[in-house]
Amino acid sequence: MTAPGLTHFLARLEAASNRPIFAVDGAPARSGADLLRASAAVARRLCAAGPAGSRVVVAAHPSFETLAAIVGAMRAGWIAVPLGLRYGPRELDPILADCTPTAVAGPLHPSWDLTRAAHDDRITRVVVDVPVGRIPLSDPPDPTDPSTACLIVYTSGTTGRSKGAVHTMRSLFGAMASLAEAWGFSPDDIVTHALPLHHVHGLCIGVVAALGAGAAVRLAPRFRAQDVATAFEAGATVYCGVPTQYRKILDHLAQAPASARSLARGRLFTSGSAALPVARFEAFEAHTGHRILERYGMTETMITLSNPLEGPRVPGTVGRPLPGFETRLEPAGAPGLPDASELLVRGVGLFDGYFGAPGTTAAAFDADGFFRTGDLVQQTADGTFRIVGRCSADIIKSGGFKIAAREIEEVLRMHPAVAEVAVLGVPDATFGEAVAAAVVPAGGRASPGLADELRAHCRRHLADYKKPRLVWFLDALPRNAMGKVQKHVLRDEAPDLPDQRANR
Ligand code: MCA
Ligand code: AMP
Repeated sequence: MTAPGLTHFLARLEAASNRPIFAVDGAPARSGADLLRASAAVARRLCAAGPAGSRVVVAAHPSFETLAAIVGAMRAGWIAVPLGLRYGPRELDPILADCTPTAVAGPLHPSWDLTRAAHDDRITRVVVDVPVGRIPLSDPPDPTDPSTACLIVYTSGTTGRSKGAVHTMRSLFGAMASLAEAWGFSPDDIVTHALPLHHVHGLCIGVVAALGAGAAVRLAPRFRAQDVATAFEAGATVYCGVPTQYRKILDHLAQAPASARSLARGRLFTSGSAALPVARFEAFEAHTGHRILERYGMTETMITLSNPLEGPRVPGTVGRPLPGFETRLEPAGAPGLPDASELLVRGVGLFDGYFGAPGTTAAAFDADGFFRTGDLVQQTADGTFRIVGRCSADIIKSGGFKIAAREIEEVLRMHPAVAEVAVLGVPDATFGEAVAAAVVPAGGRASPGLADELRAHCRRHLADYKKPRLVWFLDALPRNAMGKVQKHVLRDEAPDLPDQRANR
């Protein structure tokens, strides 16, 4: 068998030529041959539009066209840049300015018309279709060099600017093969999920790892807890989810207990992108008999730690390094977490660097090539890891989305009623963390309705999930002797969220 890479991936598609391997609820299922034909056509169009290494942006609609565009880009030696559908021009413009695309493939992003790039006639529009005829396997010739860059995934950084993590054929396909093997993905599996296709979780695990192992993929165009049970009723075997989705599935099971029988048919339920509360793990097991397999990863590293498929899955932990990865711990001296260390990782899934940012890239690694995750961990005697926090209070994880506090602070500062502001994450029962904004109002007084007005202001300028759930007013922000805002003090003093339930 060939080593994991694009060639191996395409061979898997060829082996599934006549099998429906990719379906989005509500659209016809597509075969391996469909994906080979559509991606080859995209590749030919891209080769005519520019040289290898060019970037093509792809709006991450949950669709076959999105997948065909991304695979087509890889076959052309181009770099695919999937873009989240919730983003508006304020988020898209810097990404487009950063990755300087030569083409846009597939259906356009909902906010495309509002971006500056929409007016750039040097950007070629590439249609995605499924031509009839023979299955093109190496036309154009597929890139085989494992160090070829193939994917840029944008992720939030503490500076507020999104950073483009560049993945290569090796880091993408190598890490996904390691994961698929660890989780026993096989042609007998139907992997289902409702995750967006512009992040590693939904795209790389939920599609690339699955198809690369010969499994079929069934995507839900949007998350609805009741649809998960329906998917398992229809034969799905594996679910990839974030903890917020498990919370919503459990809420659904409370209303419709019979759905638990459908879920019980599954082979494997996995969770990641944020911490899965122990109580949620236990409740899911009580309902379905399944012990959720929790794992840990990052956009920059792919999936590095995982509980085992066989053997004890310990709630509240993320297991041990997957084959191909190694870890290193550095003392972190985090306030309130004296025993925690920063986790550093090295191995097959590590990205090649942040696009166009060698300085930022260099600062992210130690001298031995270990990537600094910024996550605080504890390790038990048997080597199992527990994620206990983050080095920076300027990154918020809400429902599995990474959010830069700085980006929201900048938007709030644009509002004339805001004199000073600090944005932080506060514990939330459903989303893990909720975005909260501590505001010093201009003129010292907050007018009635200002909190709602500030939320609406953020909603106008940013993706919906970034708007603060909590806005509260203070006379001054707590600062240390250096003048830095003390977000840990704000977190301790924050009022309760409007609709906070017991943390489950
Ligand atoms: C939706 N809302 C949210 C979030 N999502 N609020 C805060 N945080 C969120 N994450 C709000 C909307 O703004 C809206 O508010 C209301 O919830 C309903 O929106 P809707 O879209 O219907 O919600 P949903 O479909 O139920 O979305 C919940 C979700 C979504 C499915 C959990 O957040 C999601 O897709 N999360 C996955 C993130 C992910 O894939 N992360 C991977 C990156 P209003 O009604 O007020 O307007 S991490 C990664 O890739 C690494 C490698 C890893 O480890 O996995
Ligand atoms: P992203 O940069 O969006 O890929 O998100 C990666 C971050 O998600 C990691 O740095 C962690 O903070 C968080 N994360 C991923 N999986 C887990 C997990 N199982 N438990 C806790 N945090 C997680």
